[in-house]
Amino acid sequence: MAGNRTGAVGAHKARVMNRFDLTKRLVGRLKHDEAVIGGIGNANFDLWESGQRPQNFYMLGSMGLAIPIALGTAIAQPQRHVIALEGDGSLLMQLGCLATVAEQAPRNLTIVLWDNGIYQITGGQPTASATTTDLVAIARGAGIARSAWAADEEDFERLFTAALGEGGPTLVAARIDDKPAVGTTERDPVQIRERFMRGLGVRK
Ligand SMILES: Cc1ncc(C[n+]2csc(CCOP(=O)(O)OP(=O)(O)O)c2C)c(N)n1
Repeated sequence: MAGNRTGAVGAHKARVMNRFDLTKRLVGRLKHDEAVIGGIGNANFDLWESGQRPQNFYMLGSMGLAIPIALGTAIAQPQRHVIALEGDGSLLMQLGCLATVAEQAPRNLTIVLWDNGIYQITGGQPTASATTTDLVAIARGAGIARSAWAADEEDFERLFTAALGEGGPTLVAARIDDKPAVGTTERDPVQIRERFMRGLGVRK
């Protein structure tokens, strides 16, 4: 990440944005069959509604697995860029994965954090990141030096595009509002897995 891309703003100066809007901007930047792993709930609901791609995987049921799945995919297919979309509550449940990402250091992995400060899908209970915890600081402390808050929508697009181009691992964090996801992913885990494996060229 060049110049001020490593952290122009802290968590509480970042503009509060909308997850579906940012997801559409992110999908619009994909040009090379990148794999995208949507975390449980809203992260994958908005990914689903942004246009289904065979390279998308939609995690159902388990919090905190988008990043571990993306890490495994990135290691298995080093020529393909892999993106994990994860909520703050889910990441807080699986913080250790940041250390593993930093230690493995796959250049083709980008983590996008949707931080709304709540466990939205279960009723909006506040997470620690609403008040005391800065997940970008934690990611940097884990060893992911290229971790930054997006100051606004344009900054988010710049950070994400740089992550695709410059090599990672990278974490781009966005503060987001409490608007619900715009749709719901089709809940068929076998279909989701098979389509993803075909999309990655590992299943006929
Ligand atoms: C181990 C575990 N505990 C609780 C739940 C219930 N649960 C599902 S999604 C969720 C909240 C996820 O929060 P976050 O990742 O921040 O996403 P948001 O809902 O805010 O979009 C909770 C508590 C679960 N699926 N698994």
